[in-house]
Amino acid sequence: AVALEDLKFTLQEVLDTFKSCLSEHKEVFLEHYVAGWRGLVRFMNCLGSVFSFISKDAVNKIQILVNHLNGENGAHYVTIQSMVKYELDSQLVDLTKRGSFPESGCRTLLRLHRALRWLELFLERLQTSTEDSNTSVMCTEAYNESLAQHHTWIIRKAAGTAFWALPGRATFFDVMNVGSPEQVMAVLGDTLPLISEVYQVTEDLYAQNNILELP
Ligand code: 1Q0
Repeated sequence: AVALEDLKFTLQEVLDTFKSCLSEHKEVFLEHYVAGWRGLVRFMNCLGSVFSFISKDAVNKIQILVNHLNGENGAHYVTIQSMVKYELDSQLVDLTKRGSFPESGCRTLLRLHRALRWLELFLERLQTSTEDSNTSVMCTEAYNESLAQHHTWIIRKAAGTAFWALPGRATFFDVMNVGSPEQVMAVLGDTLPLISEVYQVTEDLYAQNNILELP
């Protein structure tokens, strides 16, 4: 039997996964990056079924990356840096329009990378929020400043609608399962800089390789 504890999400765990993403040379380990997203998806699933269209897409993208990792060229996918180099050198990426490589690691990870910016902005807001702050508003603002710019009108509409179903701040904190609101704040304070760093390292890498707009 599966212990209830195993099913429970703890924010701490997920955030720890992001901590282990960065090597000392500031490379990002794909395995841990993907594990971080898995945890976030589990969290999202605790929030209700209105989010399932979002989690389906996230799970799909996570799976594409895992398949690369476990595939015969897996050794090239150990870090995001090696993945980018390998796929670009071997011309495995559609650079200007969708074509032969709809599941390239580069374009797939870029979608999650953009979502990580949303997470960063959302957690920043959560960290500076007060008891009467509205999670739907925080989520919408973070989305409009980040992911929304990459989404079609239909997706923006659907996302916007789902955000109104977000639970309030107190429930949110409960589901995170790390203790009192003060403890949640402490965990956020520890982890936000790490998420920001992973985001920035990836952003710089993609910028240097001119692949921030992959179709
Ligand atoms: C809790 C609420 C979660 C809100 C998540 C915001 C993201 C909204 C995204 C809505 C669109 C999803 C539907 C599909 C979109 C795709 O078209 C798009 C582009 O891909 P493609 O292949 O068509 O070019 N896909 C994406 O942009 C990827 C979206 C991935 C979203 C992953 C969200 C994972 C969320 C985790 C919830 C974390 C809650 C954190 C709370 C604090 C705990 C640490």
